[in-house]
Amino acid sequence: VSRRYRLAVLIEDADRARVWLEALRRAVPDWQVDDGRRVAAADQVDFVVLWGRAEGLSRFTHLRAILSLGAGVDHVLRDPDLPREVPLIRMVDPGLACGMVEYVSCHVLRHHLGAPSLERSQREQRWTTVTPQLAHERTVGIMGLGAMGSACATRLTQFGFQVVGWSRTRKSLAGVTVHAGRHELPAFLARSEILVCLLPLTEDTRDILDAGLCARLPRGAAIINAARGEHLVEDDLLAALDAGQISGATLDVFRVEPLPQGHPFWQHPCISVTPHVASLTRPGSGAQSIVRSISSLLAGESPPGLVNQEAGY
Ligand code: NDP
Ligand code: OXD
Repeated sequence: VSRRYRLAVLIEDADRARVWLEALRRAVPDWQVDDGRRVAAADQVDFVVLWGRAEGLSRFTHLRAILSLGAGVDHVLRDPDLPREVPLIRMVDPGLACGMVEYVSCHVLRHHLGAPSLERSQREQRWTTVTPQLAHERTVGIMGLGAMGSACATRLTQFGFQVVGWSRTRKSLAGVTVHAGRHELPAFLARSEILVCLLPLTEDTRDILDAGLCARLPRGAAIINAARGEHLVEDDLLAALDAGQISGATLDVFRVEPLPQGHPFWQHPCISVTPHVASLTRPGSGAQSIVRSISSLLAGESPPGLVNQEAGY
């Protein structure tokens, strides 16, 4: 990368913006890296790095690419200011995948070992012993076999779980039984004793975790949603928990974030809430990933994470 490119960081939160400005300036010391909220000559900026809403994006009239700090770009694609002709690149970063693998492994193991129920017993001072199944007797289903889902599926096979996966187009993943497309969803769900949602939010996947899906899971299944809140029909989950069809859920993402005070999920004995922390983009490795994407784009290649705006992810 030779010429002195101009890059602007467009992040509303001032502290977060500062952290990313520093990380990117360290990653590309020869470039001009500015705060996009108050940059002069916005029409000369080559790349915008953004997080959250793309407010003010229309001022950048000569962009070569827009890079999102998040893996999910549903909110970016909803923005009326997004110039559709400019390539949009989402975050694909080894650090992000690593964090998700740790989160998913932790919560799959929690459900597998009955940890939520043991913790309830402790609070009630009840000494209840049950012999948990072993991993090879348990099937985990992963919805979405992209950067996040495939890394999680592979790691779960290493614990000895039987792993089934579901994606839009057929994938091939060592040790994982793969399913593809809507017509194979019922077969995938029928085996998923612990279901992990790692899908992008699109028109095809919105509200996918609903009553019909819960009914197709083995009775007593657990659900982990680390993707987007709008994948889950909240009342359907509460009803499935009441009916015992679903035994527990771990939710990291919500239709409204932060999860509002008084929301039934906060106090539900069978729901664990985490505050959208399943995996966070770390500035160090994230800035390197951005530079790699830009270099690959400038070399005329298709960078990992190039968003198919038609498909919505
Ligand atoms: P990718 O785009 O790499 O993978 C998406 C996967 O979902 C692909 O396998 C894709 O299929 C599959 N998929 C998409 N649409 C459908 C559909 N209609 N039916 C079946 N499968 C479908 O995304 P990532 O793995 O990087 O991230 C996934 C999501 O995780 C993000 O969009 C984001 O919402 C969420 N996320 C949440 C975080 C958190 O902290 N909670 C952190 C990071 C990500 P195919 O392979 O055929 O294209
Ligand atoms: C993401 C997220 O999309 O943090 O990266 O949810």
